[in-house]
Amino acid sequence: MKIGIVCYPTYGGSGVVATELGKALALRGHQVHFISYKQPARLDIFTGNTFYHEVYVSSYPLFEYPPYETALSSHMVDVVKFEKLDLLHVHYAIPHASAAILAKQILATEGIHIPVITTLHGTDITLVGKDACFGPVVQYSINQSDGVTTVSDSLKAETLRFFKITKEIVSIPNFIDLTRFKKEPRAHFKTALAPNGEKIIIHTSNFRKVKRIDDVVKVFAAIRKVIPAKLLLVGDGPERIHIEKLCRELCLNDSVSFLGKQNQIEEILSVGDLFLMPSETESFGLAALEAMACELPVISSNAGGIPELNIDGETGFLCNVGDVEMMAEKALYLLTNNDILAKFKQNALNRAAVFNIDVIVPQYEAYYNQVLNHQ
Ligand code: GMT
Repeated sequence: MKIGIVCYPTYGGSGVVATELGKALALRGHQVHFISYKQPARLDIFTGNTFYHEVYVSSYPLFEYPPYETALSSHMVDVVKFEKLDLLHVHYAIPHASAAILAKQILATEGIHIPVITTLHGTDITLVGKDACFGPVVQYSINQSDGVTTVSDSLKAETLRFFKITKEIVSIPNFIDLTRFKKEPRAHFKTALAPNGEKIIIHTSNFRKVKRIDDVVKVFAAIRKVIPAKLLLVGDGPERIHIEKLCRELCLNDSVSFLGKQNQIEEILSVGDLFLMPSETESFGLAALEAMACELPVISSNAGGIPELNIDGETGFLCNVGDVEMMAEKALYLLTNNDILAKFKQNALNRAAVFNIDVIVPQYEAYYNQVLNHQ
């Protein structure tokens, strides 16, 4: 198949899933054309089957807001036509789905039929999509897509609850490459971070409000009152300055490290004992899956699709959003019982295996075939 994948190029979430999917499809013999405004961060391999098409937006004094969506549609038209694509798979509804629908309509005027599959990732529905300034376009482009997937059952339910959807939605969960994400011995690194054998707690995110990093710090502060521990905060974003301030106020500077954006996240996860994800909403929680693959139990909120991944009392614990006290209690229960912690680490790895890339990518392939056969 010749597949066009449209995604955000950035670290985190939808861009990572889209890029890893494209890479896996290329390794399975498909020809994959990535279309984005910058080379996707995870597009780090070269195969004869992967291609990257950069979208340029011309500047003009009239454009206070550069019309990216228009440029993206035009670029999709061009790539579909000249690379003879079989389908377009767009990740994150805004603005990728509507841009793809416009491209599809333009191509139809030239007698070219291109099926469009839209994968909804989370905030494109739960936060941004519900905003009245995007909602009607999101709903229209979902309904005009030839296929629609969500990354969890929870996100599917939320989409159906909020929008008038006439299309069937198929839920295909996120996935993990267990050959890359696995616990590796990193004794030197661990000793450098926790010289006195402190337990290491990790949080990775894009530092947006929805991640509730204040709660991460408050849970950690409660843990530190009982046992020696270190907190690694990986990633960057708008909340970082506020979180740094909070750490200073709580006198946690010596035990919290801000590591910024990291490419080799699995190296860091390898030295951890516990992962925290107290998000306000989370359609799936890919960061938690990456942590589980590296044998970290997860203390998380019970928001959105997280319970489809993190099993309460088995791979970690689920707590109500904002229940910092309960999160700290559950964290301490694990961190002060080495045998139980070891069991949960093993359970986390076993659970991650359910989402192995080799299991999930064929589900996308089967779905592509289903959509193509219905044209
Ligand atoms: O985590 C984010 O806010 C980024 C966002 C994205 O689309 O880039 O992530 C969403 O998609 C991920 C991949 O499907 C999911 O694992 C995340 O749970 C989801 N984030 C939210 O729902 C907040």
